[in-house]
Amino acid sequence: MSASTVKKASRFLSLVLRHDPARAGIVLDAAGWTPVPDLLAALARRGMAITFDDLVHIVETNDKRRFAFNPDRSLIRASQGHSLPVDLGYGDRAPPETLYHGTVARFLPAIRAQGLVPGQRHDVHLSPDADTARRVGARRGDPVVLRVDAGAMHRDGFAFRCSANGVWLTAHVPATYLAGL
Ligand code: HQG
Repeated sequence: MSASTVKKASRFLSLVLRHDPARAGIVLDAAGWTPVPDLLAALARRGMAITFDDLVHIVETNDKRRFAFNPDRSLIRASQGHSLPVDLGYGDRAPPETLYHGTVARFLPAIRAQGLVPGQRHDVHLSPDADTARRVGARRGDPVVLRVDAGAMHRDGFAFRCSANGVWLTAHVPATYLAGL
């Protein structure tokens, strides 16, 4: 499998497993899972025929470990980042005292007014370290890294979850818990 096939297939997986399964003619269950054979058939229909072993390679080497199999590898899903209503089943967990969010300067006035809101995705995505947050912000321009007082939020009753690939998720971060604005 060429590097460009891996890249194309990964992008297709992000699209159909997070946002638009109908485009590939696949169906996600309530927890976001789809049968692996269905996904392989959908890839083949789109001119991206890969083997099961290729798919394992993509899942295991994806830069952000975006996708996960169930234990017997009959099902696959995205670990976070959905715009579709799925219940990923991550339980509430106490976050580290500080989490980080990477963004860009043009969003800061709105963030000061509203705090962090999820946009198209289900949750606000927070990073466990500043370097990761910087990379997230850099997707949109010169990155600005905000510090989130996650410990205080949690003590104040805000729920946090952590995805299988280590992204912290929460519904909303009021501006009072943000530093670096
Ligand atoms: C911003 C990628 C205006 C927020 C990344 C962000 C991550 C506001 C954008 C994951 C705002 C939402 C998530 C407010 C937040 N007013 N703008 N009140 N509150 N924003 O893509 O965190 O490649 O939905 O700062 O690496 O950038 O998809 O979230 O810039 O892990 O796997 O609104 O997505 O991973 O953008 O990125 P996104 P994000 P994947």
